[in-house]
Amino acid sequence: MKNSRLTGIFPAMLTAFDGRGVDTAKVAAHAKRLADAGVHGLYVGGSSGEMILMTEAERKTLLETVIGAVGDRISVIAHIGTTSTAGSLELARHAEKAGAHALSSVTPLYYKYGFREVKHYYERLAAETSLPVIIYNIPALTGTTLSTAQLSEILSIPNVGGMKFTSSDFFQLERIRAAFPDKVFYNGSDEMLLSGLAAGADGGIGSTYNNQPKRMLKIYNAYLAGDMKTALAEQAKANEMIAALLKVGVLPGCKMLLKLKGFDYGECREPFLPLGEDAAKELEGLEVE
Ligand code: MN9
Repeated sequence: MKNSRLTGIFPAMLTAFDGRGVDTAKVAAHAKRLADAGVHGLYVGGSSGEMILMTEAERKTLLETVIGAVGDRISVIAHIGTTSTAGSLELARHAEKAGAHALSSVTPLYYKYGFREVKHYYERLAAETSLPVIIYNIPALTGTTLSTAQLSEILSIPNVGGMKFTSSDFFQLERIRAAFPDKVFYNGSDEMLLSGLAAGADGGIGSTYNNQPKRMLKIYNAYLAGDMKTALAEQAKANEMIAALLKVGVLPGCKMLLKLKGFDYGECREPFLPLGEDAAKELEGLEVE
């Protein structure tokens, strides 16, 4: 049976930082704003959360803050992938204790690992937790491209509950969806949410959902209702914003846009740099919903 708590629209939450570490007050406020907008859950500590620029202690604080803010109101998927298996297992144990509803991890980072190693990594994670483990497949950033047969092998591990699919190979998504009807699949490219849903995704996880949660919910709900005219129109509106964010840089752009619309969520960590006036011009006219 598919886990209904894990379907729907999940912003890949941005992390707010202050001079010392995680700005817990801002993170809690943003988590509540997103829950109030009606999203089904939050994906915490992933690429959009700048996890790669955070210490493991900060990542624990971040997750505890989000769960503290939204409680059991909406679902929380904790991204626990690090550069080492030991580090990921440590964050996995912490996330389960902290009350996350599911865990997720990117494929092992930096070195070019072979499939044997990638599969073993997920076996270790799945054995460490009783929570569903969601594979985060993002070949453009990890450099690891897995075939349909290889992804299917990992999805056959009993505790592996599904996959976040950030790729435009919708043939692959459709084939895997069909082979694993009880697992959950998320579209990962916001600009193609509707295409992912059409290929069988159960929802989406994305960075630009931080800025337009209601619009992404409209796409999802219109699709479920069979109202393709509305779904297409809302995706087109969403893409106005996504195209502008891609132009200036997605993560610094999402933060700048939050600020322009009245919610100062701070800046990204270096090596990201704050954006200038040109970026503000690209973003200020955008309609936020
Ligand atoms: O997978 C996100 N991808 C990255 C999720 O973080 C690299 C997306 O939400 C993109 O940021 C978004 C813009 O291309 O679709």
